[in-house]
Amino acid sequence: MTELKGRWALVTGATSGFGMAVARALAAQGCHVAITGRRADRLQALGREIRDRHSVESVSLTFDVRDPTQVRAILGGATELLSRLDVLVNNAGLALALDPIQSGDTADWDQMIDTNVKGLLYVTRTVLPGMVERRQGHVVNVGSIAGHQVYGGGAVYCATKFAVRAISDGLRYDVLGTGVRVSNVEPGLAETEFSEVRFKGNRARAGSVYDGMTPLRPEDVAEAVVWCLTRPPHVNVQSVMILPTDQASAYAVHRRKA
Ligand code: NDP
Ligand code: 8X3
Repeated sequence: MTELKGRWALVTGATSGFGMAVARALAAQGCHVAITGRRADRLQALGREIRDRHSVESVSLTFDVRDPTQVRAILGGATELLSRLDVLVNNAGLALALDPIQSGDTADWDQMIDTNVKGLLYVTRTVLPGMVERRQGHVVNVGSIAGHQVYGGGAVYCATKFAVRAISDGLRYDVLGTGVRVSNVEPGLAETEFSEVRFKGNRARAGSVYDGMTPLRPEDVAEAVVWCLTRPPHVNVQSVMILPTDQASAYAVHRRKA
């Protein structure tokens, strides 16, 4: 078993959903957490809660993962933190719209690719050298069932999650022999702010995604992340796909009639 107590973890996208649940779950294990996102007020509130409830340290870093200058200055500038990090959870991400390519909005595509793929890479590039140097660390990337199965209107989002899977697989080759572990946690339908973001604030449409079925809770995904992180050092969980019982694939969801 790998102990998380007293270690330091960085969780991107901790202002909501999975990232917030992962930060709380890590803190509950006695792990110190650095939490990131663009919404500073939420980071501050979560940091306070974590410190008060779990007596661990917490650092908030507010930056946009899409902006390499911000990542370099704010995360790269946190040298003391970088020298201690044992865990990186690359979770920040989003889907925008469900449009076919022929009518898709290129700004949506840019934002998904820049956040889910390039942002993940920028953060990893900043954190990983220290882990490799210390010959210890664990990178958990949040992929998706959308990294295995493509659905209509989701081509670009799914492409970003296929990319996350490819990056996790490639990274495992790159760090082979260094002791650094890489896991891809791949959830199915989960109720967070994800659908509200995807449908740009349309709560009714967002809610209908989960009509008649029981989605995953953020805590279910956080437990999977903690499980990967706490395996013994010689065990690398390459991937965990975690779906609701009401979901068999990206295409098959059981919905109870109202
Ligand atoms: P939420 O919308 O609840 O959370 C997304 C998080 O990402 C927020 O904390 C947000 O912070 C952060 N984020 C988004 N864009 C940026 C950015 N440019 N810079 C920094 N942070 C950013 O969604 P989830 O918790 O559901 O999503 C987390 C991850 O899980 C994503 O990668 C998503 O693709 C993936 N996923 C989600 C599933 C689901 O059904 N919910 C299923 C499978 C995977 P802020 O806005 O403050 O910047
Ligand atoms: C999010 C799950 O099915 O909406 O990655 O693509 S899905």
